[in-house]
Amino acid sequence: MGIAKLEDAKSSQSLPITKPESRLYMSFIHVAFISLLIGGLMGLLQTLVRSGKFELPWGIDYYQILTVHGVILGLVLTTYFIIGFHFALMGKTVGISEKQRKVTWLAFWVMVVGTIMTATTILLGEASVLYTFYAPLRAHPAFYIGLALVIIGSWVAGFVNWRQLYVWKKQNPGVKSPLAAFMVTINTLLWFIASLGVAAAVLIQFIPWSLGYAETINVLVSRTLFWYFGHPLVYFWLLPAYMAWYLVIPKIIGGKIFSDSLARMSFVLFLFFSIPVGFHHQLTEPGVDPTWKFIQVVLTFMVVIPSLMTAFSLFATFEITGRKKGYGGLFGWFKHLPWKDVRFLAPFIGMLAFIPGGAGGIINASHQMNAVVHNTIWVTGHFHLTVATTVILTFFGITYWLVPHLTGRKLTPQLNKLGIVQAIIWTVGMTIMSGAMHIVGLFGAPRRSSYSEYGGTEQASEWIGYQLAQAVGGTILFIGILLMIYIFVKLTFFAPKGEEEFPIAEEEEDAEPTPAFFENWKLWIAITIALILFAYTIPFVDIIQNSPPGSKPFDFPIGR
Ligand code: HAS
Repeated sequence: MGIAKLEDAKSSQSLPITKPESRLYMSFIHVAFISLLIGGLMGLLQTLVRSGKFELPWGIDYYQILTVHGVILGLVLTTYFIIGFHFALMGKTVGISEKQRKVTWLAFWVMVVGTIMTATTILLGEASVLYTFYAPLRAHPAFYIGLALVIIGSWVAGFVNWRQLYVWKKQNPGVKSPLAAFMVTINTLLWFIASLGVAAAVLIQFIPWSLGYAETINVLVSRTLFWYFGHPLVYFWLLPAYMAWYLVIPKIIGGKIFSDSLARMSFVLFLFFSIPVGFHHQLTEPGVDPTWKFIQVVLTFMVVIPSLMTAFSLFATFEITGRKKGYGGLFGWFKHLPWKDVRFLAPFIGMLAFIPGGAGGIINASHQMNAVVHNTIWVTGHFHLTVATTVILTFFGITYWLVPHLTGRKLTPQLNKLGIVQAIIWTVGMTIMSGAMHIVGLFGAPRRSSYSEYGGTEQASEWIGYQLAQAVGGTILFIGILLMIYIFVKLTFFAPKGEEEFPIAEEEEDAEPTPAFFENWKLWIAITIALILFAYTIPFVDIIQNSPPGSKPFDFPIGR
């Protein structure tokens, strides 16, 4: 393949999206927004309970609402929104056949059945095991079977995406795949390879154990398989936001994509380095050889590089666009960004939040500093900046144009204004809540703990101000959620009919052509597998060979 250059594929980048397609993509997005409402309410309740000023009514358990919150926002909202967005990008750039659409509906319904099974067990109080479902906490078998169905459904959706690109490439030999389709393919590959780990844990360990076929479970193996999946999971959330930053934001600000090759390279690096790093979630766990922890910490620092490349590329896009429009001075380009356009503002705040969010991640990954923050509410602060601000505000930014595009309506100036208010409310609420979490986490306040467990302690009285601040932040955020749901309903059913643009930018005219080796999927997959085998084979064999006896289950509901 060498460094041959590929022909451009601009002409294929803007296919019309038909009504049946829109219905399909919107179905995924509907589930995402229903999840936002339910999950957000649970978040509000959590912060109120942790403030010590509120008790849950009707004997509802804190860990039950915590599980609903984590599963429904971390796993359901994200996965459905991302799959809907992936399909919209693929439909727009490479197209979808009727058969592919039908298979995608099948994927959707398999996921929905799985989601309902899992949700039912949690709501019945039979699965208060949190979104990480660490053994030896044991849930009802239907919880795990439901999760397995969600994963299988998502795989089918990913296979359809691969097929879409494959068919397009057959029809367009020698032409560079559209950047959007390339990015979606990387993210679905990342998801597939990563979720093999959690699927193995669920199918081989959790389901037989929860059905009573196995008496004990190997806890460290299950946690290792979970985190093999759990860290790339966060990049599965992040990469669709990056798709919007690379593809959509330049168009909205009236610019071009800074470099197609750089964008592709950063996505390829995410595929390589997001998986072989799961041990950085297990740095305090005995039973994992410190040498391998160190190696995975080094690999974690490698996965920071594509984010820094992205930051560089975004600055370049902003500055070049501003200067081309004639805005001089050191910061002229900055002042003239479209601040009043919510399609830009919401994702931009997401970018800003990722500066402290990413710095926090680097602190977490630094082995010794991890000892200070691990299992404290600092970590909760970290992921509310990353996934609940950077990613979610970008998803909201996408919603403002994607939903009206699919429903044949318009983002009116009033809705745009409401969106700006929403983004500001979110920023204020999250700054207060996540800021308080970071600070009190450094004082040692634990994460995932009900007030009833630490409320009477001496330290708790030192934390109380910060816990109250979290409740204030959480309440503001919930108002933000209600506003977002209102905007979503308006854009879906009531906004005036019209046409809303599907903004995908083109590359700079004088950009270097993209080298052909980017289409060498076998090479990317081979390197990914080699890195995973390198980082996991020896420590995993070691974990299995030196395992202590398996653990007996710890069932819910339990008397706390
Ligand atoms: Fe993390 C724990 C390390 C990123 C999510 N993380 C979590 C958990 C979640 C999560 C959910 O090493 C908790 C899991 C649990 O329940 O236990 N994280 C990292 C590192 C990164 C990182 C090194 N995390 C994320 C992202 C997430 C996420 C992204 C969700 C989407 N994380 C950890 C570690 C733990 C952890 C440990 C375990 C802690 C423990 O002990 O339990 C890196 O990927 C971060 C790199 C990012 C950057 C920032 C680049 C900035 C950009 C914005 C540019 C801005 C612009 C704006 C252009 C280096 C791209 C322009 C501005 C102008 C002014 C014009």
